[in-house]
Amino acid sequence: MTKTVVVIPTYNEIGSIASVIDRILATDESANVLIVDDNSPDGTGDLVDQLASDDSRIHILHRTEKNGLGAAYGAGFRWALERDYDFVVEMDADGSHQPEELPRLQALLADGADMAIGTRWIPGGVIKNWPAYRKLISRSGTLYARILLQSKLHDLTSGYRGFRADSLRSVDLSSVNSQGYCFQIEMAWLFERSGAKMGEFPITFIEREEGVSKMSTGIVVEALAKVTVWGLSSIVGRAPERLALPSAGAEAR
Ligand SMILES: Nc1nc2c(ncn2[C@@H]2O[C@H](COP(=O)(O)OP(=O)(O)O)[C@@H](O)[C@H]2O)c(=O)[nH]1
Ligand SMILES: [Mg+2]
Repeated sequence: MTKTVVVIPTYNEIGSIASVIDRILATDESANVLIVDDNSPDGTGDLVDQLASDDSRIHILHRTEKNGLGAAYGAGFRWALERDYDFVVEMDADGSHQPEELPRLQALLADGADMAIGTRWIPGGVIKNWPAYRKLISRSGTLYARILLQSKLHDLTSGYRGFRADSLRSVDLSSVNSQGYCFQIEMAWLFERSGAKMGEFPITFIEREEGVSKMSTGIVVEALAKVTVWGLSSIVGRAPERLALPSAGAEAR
């Protein structure tokens, strides 16, 4: 039987994390959950410690300081790949991603996708409670990255996605150095340009009701700057190395 671990980075998510974990385990009772907490001042880590002591499917990595989404996922992926999971899934802690949609993601991975992305901007995708400016940043960010990186993907920054563990293992995580949400673009692009089999499925994204967004100007600037540099260097043929994926590396485009 395939085994999934859902990795969730947290910073001050005490109002939503317990219900997200509950909903994941209610959707797939054989799944495990790994929380990667950056020493949240609101006690998110302590709450998850309590939950983990009652349920062996719940795990937590405590980190000492807020270090960005990329670093948290890097640590979570390393933890996951040292263990016996088949699928490694990313999800936000704030309830924006619906745990009930997990089976769609798992089905794409089971069907051979190296990476599957929950996508807002395809038919069937829904966004609830996002102000117009957030939609604009997300849509124009993905459009800019699609053009510069010559990508066919429709939601490069989505944080609801998953990998086959053997494909994720082919990434040298120390070479992936984006700190903020640009990490999502970097991983998607690395897989796509390596000839990986990519899956997309429509999701319902619901803006958080608890806590506050960690989105910042610095995060947007990092993404814009990096996408521009990657795009231009790939045009002159100097983009970073591709992956040697078990399923797709041989016929990389
Ligand atoms: N560990 C950790 N998690 C983070 C950090 N920044 C954001 N997150 C988490 O990443 C997810 C997405 O962040 P969020 O603030 O909801 O971003 P938004 O949905 O774009 O507004 C949430 O689960 C956050 O708690 C960070 O620096 N460290
Ligand atoms: Mg959010």
